[in-house]
Amino acid sequence: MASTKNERTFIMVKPDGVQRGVVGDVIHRFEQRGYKLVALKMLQAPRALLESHYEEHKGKKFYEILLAYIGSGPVVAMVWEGLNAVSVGRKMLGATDPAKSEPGTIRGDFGIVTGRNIVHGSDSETSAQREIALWFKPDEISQWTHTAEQWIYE
Ligand code: IDP
Repeated sequence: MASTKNERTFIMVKPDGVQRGVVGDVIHRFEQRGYKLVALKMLQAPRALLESHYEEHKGKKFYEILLAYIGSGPVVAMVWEGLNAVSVGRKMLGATDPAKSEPGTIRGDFGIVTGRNIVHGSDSETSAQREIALWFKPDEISQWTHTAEQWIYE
């Protein structure tokens, strides 16, 4: 699919990120970069939602640990919109293992181990569409015009 300014990604601050007090920092980084926040909510995710979200990992040895971790407290679920939101969002998050994440990335600045890696971000446009539909109803996603758009894009 051609890149568009309407590309959306699903970003979630995990329970450790909420407890560590980095929700504001994660939001700030995406805002500062020029991305547009179009949906946000805090919730304690029910198991069924987490089973759907992490269906690709079902059967792996860390699956139950992962579901217990993400279900252990509230998360902050967000949709961010903008050019290359998925791929740039992943770069901003850093590697899955914070030890392999560059300083300057969210995981590289706030995390140490994979099992407490602070944030989730969609890994492809297909995943993003699937995850956004899982976590948000269509009417929970806002359409609005970024007044700075002409200063963010040529
Ligand atoms: P991603 O979150 O960077 O896309 P995935 O491989 O999709 O990485 O894994 C999903 C999540 O599962 C990771 O973010 C991490 O929280 C957890 N995870 C992945 N591998 C392990 C592991 O080996 N031990 C513990 N948790 C893991």
